[in-house]
Amino acid sequence: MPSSRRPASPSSSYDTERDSPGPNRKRRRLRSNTPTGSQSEDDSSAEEPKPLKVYIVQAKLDADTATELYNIIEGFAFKGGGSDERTLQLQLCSEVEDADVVVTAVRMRRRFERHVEWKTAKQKAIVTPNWLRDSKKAGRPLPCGDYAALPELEEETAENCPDQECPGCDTPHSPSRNPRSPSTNRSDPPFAVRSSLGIALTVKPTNAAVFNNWGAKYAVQRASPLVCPNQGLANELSILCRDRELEGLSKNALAYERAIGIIKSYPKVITSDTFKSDLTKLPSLGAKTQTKILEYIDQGHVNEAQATLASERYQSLSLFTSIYGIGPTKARQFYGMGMRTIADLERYYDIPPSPDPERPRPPEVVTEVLKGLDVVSGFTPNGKPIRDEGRASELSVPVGIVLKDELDVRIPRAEVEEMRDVVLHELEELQPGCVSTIVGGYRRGKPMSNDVDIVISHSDYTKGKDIIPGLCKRLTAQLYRKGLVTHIMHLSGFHAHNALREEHWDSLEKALTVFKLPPSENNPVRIHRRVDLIFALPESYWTAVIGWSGSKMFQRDLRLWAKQEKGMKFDSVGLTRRHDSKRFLPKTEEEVFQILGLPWIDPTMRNVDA
Ligand code: DCP
Ligand code: MG
Repeated sequence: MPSSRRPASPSSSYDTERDSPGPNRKRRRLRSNTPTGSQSEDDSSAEEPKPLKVYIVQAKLDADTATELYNIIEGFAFKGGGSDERTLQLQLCSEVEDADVVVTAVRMRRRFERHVEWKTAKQKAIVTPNWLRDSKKAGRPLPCGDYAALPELEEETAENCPDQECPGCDTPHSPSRNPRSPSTNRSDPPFAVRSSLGIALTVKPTNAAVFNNWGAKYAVQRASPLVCPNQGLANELSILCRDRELEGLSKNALAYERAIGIIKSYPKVITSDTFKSDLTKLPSLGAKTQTKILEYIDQGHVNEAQATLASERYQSLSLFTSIYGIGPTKARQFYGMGMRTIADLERYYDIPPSPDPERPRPPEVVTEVLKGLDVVSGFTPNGKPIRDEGRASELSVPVGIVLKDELDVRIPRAEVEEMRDVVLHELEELQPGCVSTIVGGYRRGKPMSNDVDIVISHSDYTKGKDIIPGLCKRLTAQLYRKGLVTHIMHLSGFHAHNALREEHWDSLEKALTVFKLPPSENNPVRIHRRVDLIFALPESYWTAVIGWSGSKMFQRDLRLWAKQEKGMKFDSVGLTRRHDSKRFLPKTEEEVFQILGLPWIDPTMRNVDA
């Protein structure tokens, strides 16, 4: 999201300071964004029924249970309006921060923290699935304290449980603990973002009508939440999709990706009835996929997906491709050579194994091993990295192997923001007046990201044309000098092509890096993270933001829609009419949608991939 170029506290990504509840303000469940995206207008609606917002942690839930829980939520879905007087009204959240109640089958703190940040968990009621089942039976939300999923959070769960007797009324003991959540602030849209001047820019919610477009041909016409009511099915199909990708069967993979896209936007739980009435009519769902969906309806899993998951080949290929620098082709080669595990790769590349084979290397050992493997050995005074071109690509795989354990740890939103702040602080020193947006999964609302993607430009439309070129290299060199960037996988003008990202290879200047935050009092040991910095001229800023916000399938369908339906070419660099090469210069993200004749879809509804 466009964000302040000045370092800011994580909470400042949302413009909540003005009217965020103070410590004495009582907790109330304000009417917030409904699943259809309509928003709270005023406080006078306090007496009307309010939905209780529920987030489901998918981990450890088998497909049957996940479907059962989504079914309960669907059965008690908040419809909006004052006429609905049911006591139990639920709303599924795609972002944990928006939730009142988090339902999970995970009972151990360490495991839970892989999915929800502890800081966030302490602000919620964290309950077992039985809370949902029993509340359904009772027809009203039951006290959460009796269903606390984590012993460490029993007290918080009881205290953060939304008021059961009088939904929407103030509860004296619990001030809002979630000032960042847009839903606690009626003046905030789901996304409040900042310009370089610190002015809140808003991203409006997806139009309600778009939620009925699930049958539309292109993903860019539909609303696709991060977590959908048929997430279990989408996950099963994504195993098959991944398998086809790993095997180099890109056409088959694409067919699965399209099917997943449809499922992501379908708003009801898929049962035999809804399958027959709705899904069989969609031409894009092939016969094979339909059989798999029926299998899932029948037994809660897809046989082939489970068999694939258990197969040695799939496991090894998945493992190998999770290493930066190894794509499916190389992974298959390694498999063909008899390699199965990371230890096999370490032997092949002559990398010293972890001192304890049962555990990942500790950070200090990682640093030590990496010393011998660095891709970039330094920078010239002009900021040009010094490296041996011939050895660079060979070397990146061992670096990826050593970094794998750390890069596998997903990044919570607060840390994404912290990294953005550090990068922008350095950028400000180098070049004042830049604007930026954290894009990628973070912008689509993912609670945890695999990497950090930031699109950067300049606020001065005219001067920006001269300022932006070369800035990527200068910033990367500065970050490298200061030890913030530890490795550079790609730097524009230095590597012409990146085999891993062929499809998304635009001509924007970019640095794909490994980054390490400096230690702080609370976090004395930092681990390596992946950071992509993308620089766009001001005229390309909004197309770059859209292109890099993803998801991958949303982006792909955007290009397809532009080409097939509008005779245009869309990519991260810009928007051009094909027949006369007329270039459009959108000044906002919404304008890009307008030019393309598309309904506005906010980033949290662009989660077309599973
Ligand atoms: N992208 C794309 N096509 C690709 C790869 C990426 O269009 N083949 C775009 C869409 C992605 C964005 O770039 O959303 C960022 O790519 P990431 O690989 O960082 O993916 P995400 O940020 O979506 O998820 P995460 O980083 O959490 O895995
Ligand atoms: Mg990303």
